Amino acid sequence: MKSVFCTQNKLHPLLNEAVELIKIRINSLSEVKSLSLDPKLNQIYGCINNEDLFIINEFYQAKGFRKLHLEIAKLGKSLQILHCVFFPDPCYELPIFGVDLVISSNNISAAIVDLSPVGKYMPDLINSQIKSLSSPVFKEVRELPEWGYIFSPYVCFIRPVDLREEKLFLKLIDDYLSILCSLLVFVIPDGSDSKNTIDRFKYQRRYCLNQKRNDKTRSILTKYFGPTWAEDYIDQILFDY
Ligand code: BLA
Repeated sequence: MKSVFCTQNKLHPLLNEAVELIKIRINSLSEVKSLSLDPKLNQIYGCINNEDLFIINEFYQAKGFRKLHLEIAKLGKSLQILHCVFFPDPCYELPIFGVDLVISSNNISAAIVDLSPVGKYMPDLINSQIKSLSSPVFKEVRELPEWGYIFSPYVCFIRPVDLREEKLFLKLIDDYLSILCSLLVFVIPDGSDSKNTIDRFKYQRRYCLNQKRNDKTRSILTKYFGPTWAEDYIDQILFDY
């Protein structure tokens, strides 16, 4: 699998390490293949007020997933973002994996990771696996926004205070991905018009609609790319359903 992330060495080490471990997990999935979206979206460059901007996107499909999206954005001198979502194929009973890392002026301002439910409850198997993790304690836990009810009770939303916490957060990303991969081994897909599939689709849509309410994402993209571009990007690339 060829990668377009070649500018990594200019990024914050936490972003590089997160990209590396997520890519190892993507490569381990069955039937993984690149998803061909508009090639213009793979590398987006700009320059505003002498500030360099880039967004690098990778999209894949794999057994059990309709879309795997890994994105790195460097917006201006000070802002670096890693955004990653594994959107399941609704025929499969799999949670949505999501991670967002926001680095501002070399400080990590937000680190969030979750396996989000696609039904009223998380399946028992996932609950028991997450509970069996040695759940790290972070010093600065952040409050979720109002739309954050889409996340599971196991969502981790923090501001890491030191290198130790950064490593613990990376381990949590990997642990959540490891649980997700282990589910794939024995999940049996439902038919595309079965009630379970339709219900899971509705929860995925609800996840996307609420993620679109994140005005912090919208205002950053609007600042650099304008309102129409930002809206289209959020709708069609970040949280399409
Ligand atoms: C917060 N997201 C943010 C913030 C910025 C972005 C600037 C504010 C950081 C802070 O409060 O410290 C920006 N995030 C982006 C941009 C992209 C992005 C520009 O992904 C993409 C180009 N957001 C997600 C996913 C999750 C998520 C997958 O995309 C969760 C799994 C969560 N981001 C999330 C949450 C906040 C956030 C919950 C805090 C929002 C708030 O406090 O209101």
